[in-house]
Amino acid sequence: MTRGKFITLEGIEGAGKSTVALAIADTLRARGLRVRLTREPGGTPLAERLRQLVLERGEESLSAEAETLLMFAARAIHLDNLVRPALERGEWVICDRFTDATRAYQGGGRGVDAVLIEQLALSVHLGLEPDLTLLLDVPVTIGLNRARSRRQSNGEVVTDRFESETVQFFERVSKSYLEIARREPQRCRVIDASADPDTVKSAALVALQGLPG
Ligand code: Z5A
Repeated sequence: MTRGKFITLEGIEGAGKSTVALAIADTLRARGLRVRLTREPGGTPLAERLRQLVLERGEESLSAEAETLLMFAARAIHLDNLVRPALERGEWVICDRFTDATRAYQGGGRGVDAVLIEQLALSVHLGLEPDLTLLLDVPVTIGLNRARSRRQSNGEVVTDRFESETVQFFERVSKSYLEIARREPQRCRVIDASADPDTVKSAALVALQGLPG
């Protein structure tokens, strides 16, 4: 059986990853492919419990290193229980965020040592890398405004540990994402996500056509 493709979506908050992920999944399913749409941190019941722990604003402090370890713990569970089995069954896995998010948020945003992040990635990925990463690039103010409007329309009043971060934090994250894309042009496609949703979805589908194999 041919292994399925592993596609990851990245970008700052409000870039439109979930919107594009759904559109890609619908298009691939319409072509007769079997698709798993998933997310990080989370994706399986146990990893979703870790997601809740890492996103909620609790009373105890959570260091950037502890946050990084929790992201990789959730990732290891997700890869073992969902991603690898699905790929081995020939399914396409569309994942809303993966290790580039750790590189950008914990590395770029919080200053965690890149060597530590790459060591953890090596141990947890066990050789698995995305076939394609779509980086939805949007100016920070646009992304944050979209996310804020969505929260307001959903009636959400509590922000999580990332949503309450500063504009400067998201600028560092965004810069770090672009550096990853520059370093790995074979794997990463940068998409202008400031355009309207249909234009962004079309650009993502064009990027998919260039996928090898
Ligand atoms: N995190 C981390 O730090 N380290 C890690 O390793 C991982 C994650 C894996 C949760 O992620 C947090 O975890 C995240 C980083 C951290 N925190 N932050 N920031 P998440 O992916 O679940 O949360 P999110 O980034 O906050 O998701 P989001 O706000 O839902 O963003 P999105 O999925 O990119 O956007 P969307 O839901 O598709 O769209 C947002 C709104 O904009 C919505 O109302 C849409 O209808 C609208 N939208 C979408 N596209 C457009 C366009 N093109 N034009 C206009 N409006 C649009």
